[in-house]
Amino acid sequence: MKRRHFLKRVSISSLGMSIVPSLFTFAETSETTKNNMTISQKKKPIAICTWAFKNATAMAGEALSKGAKALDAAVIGAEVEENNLKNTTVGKGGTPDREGNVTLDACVMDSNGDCGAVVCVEHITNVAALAKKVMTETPHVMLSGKGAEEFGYQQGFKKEELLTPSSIEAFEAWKKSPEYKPIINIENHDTIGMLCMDEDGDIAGACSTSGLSYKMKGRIGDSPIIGSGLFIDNEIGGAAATGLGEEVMKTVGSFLIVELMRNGMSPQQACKEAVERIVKKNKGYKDFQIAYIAMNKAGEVGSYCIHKGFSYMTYKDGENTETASQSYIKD
Ligand code: SD4
Repeated sequence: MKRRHFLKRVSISSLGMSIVPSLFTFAETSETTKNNMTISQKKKPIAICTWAFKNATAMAGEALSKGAKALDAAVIGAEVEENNLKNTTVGKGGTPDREGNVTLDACVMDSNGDCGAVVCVEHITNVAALAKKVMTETPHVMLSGKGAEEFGYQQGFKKEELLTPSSIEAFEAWKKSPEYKPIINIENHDTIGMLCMDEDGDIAGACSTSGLSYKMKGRIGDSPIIGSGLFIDNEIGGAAATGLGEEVMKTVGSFLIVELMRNGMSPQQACKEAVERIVKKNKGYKDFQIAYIAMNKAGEVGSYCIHKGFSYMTYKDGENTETASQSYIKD
């Protein structure tokens, strides 16, 4: 039942007459009347995502334009990259850990503050959708490893081989001189973080990754951690992260950005401040990449990263554009 109708019904059946007028005033604010016609005030949908994943924002934006809710659109966008075998850090085709197993992490957060996450999941490609199932079908927020995988099969997710011929080949090459280094702006930093605003002006998001390439077995980064890889507060806005997860987790980066926006910063200023805190905390050491994207309730977006080379996609007014992010290090 629509909230407006619910409020009308409640007011008539059980509430005192004295408060009825104010309830009507509140309930009708989402619609205006012009020439005796009711016109709903629909917002223009917006979808943004980390990196130049243009098909992700295009698909999410198209879904939003057809009336999809923000969370459903964010999951649709994440799925584009999870299914993209050329993306070696998300979903199927993602780079394995140093033992050769692909383990995926994801989370989602809805506009009502509900969230779900899965960590270290093998054999299931669409882990953002699985995280959404954790949110909607269980009393929990996070499931890990085998438990998450078994829950996925119960929910109808297919068991799949996530290694591909090219990821096996790359792994075999890596094993010849196995060394782990969080390298800047190469394919070990291609997590998808998506933020969507739907026609009702509600904001939700999703984040999905295979984590750092050739990570230690069992290592989890920021991406599935609510507040680190993703955070939404529908009164304020949302933020998402990509890059070296350990540094994002230590500063609870996405939550920080939303709080900075609550205190008056624009999305751009908030992303910049969050990056600068990481650089400061590391006493100026910045030989790794961190990048944030953010959106506020007014539909303004922003981004900031440590090193040049990060860009993000924005779908707005039917246009899908790539923007090079401003960076802490300018060259
Ligand atoms: C992680 N933040 O697991 C992720 C890695 C990443 O593109 O962003 N990859 O730390």
